[in-house]
Amino acid sequence: RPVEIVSAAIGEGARDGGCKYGASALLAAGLAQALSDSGCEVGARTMVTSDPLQATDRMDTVARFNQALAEAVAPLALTGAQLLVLGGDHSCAVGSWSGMAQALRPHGRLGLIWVDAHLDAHTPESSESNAPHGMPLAALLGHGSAALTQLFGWSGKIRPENLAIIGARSYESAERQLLESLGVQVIYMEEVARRGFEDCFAQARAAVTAGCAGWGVSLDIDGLDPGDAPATGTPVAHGIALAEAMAALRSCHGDPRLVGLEIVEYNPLHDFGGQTARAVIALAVAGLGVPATAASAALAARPA
Ligand code: DIR
Ligand code: MN
Ligand code: MN
Ligand code: MN
Repeated sequence: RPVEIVSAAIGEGARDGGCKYGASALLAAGLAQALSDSGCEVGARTMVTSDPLQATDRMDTVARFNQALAEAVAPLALTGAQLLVLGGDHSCAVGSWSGMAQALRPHGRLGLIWVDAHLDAHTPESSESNAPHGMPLAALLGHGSAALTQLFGWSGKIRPENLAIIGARSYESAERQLLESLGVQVIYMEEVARRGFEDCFAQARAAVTAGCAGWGVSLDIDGLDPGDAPATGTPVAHGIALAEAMAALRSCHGDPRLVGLEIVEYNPLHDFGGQTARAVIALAVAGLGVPATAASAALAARPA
């Protein structure tokens, strides 16, 4: 299956908008080449850019962008390719996963694993910062501004039972309450630290994919430990180790139901020396590449 790269060039949803340039910086740093070097067929590249000059305010900028992103993603997902969406701030998840949910809709539901230091489940009413990148999960669940929940004319793109959040360690009580009232599974960072990320990811994957036509991963790089990925708008200490995240993503290799991987909140304006770009490229290759380690892992898994 080819991998289609979609650049989601938006930063207006976050306080520090530098992540608008994240996708283009990652491509300039050789992300597509790294994927093809790892044996994967890289298809066409698509870029969707936010345009505040066309909008009335920040929320309108985000809504218009996500409508365009969803309309770009849905037909790509219908081709059967795997999608790699490069943010951008995390508000782009509304367009990415609405597009994928729309494409899958005739076949069934979409499962989603959300890796993040935050819960991103605010509505405009509950948010203190008013930052749209703190709202995409609520919108995908059908809560918040209609401009975000009603893309393609229907709401509830993700059902609560088909969603799991991993790595949360910085959030407000209103978003936790919304998720608890809906019954969304949240694996907080203290549990990840205790059990290891791979184990938590495997559990989440089993839960969210049950009965789904397809599933995906939305990875906010602030979910990682800032020591491994410092170039992000809102780093939070004591996060997921890069090596553990890579190992978990590698376990998805060859899954025919994996429709997409989204990696967001990379901010190249803070990436002195390119450490975080290399981390993001490694994650993309781990999730979508055809790793040389696939063969050795299969051998290692074989009883002696
Ligand atoms: C906070 C921070 N919960 C807010 N959210 C962030 O502004 O809503 N999300 N940084 O990624
Ligand atoms: Mn975050
Ligand atoms: Mn964010
Ligand atoms: Mn996020």
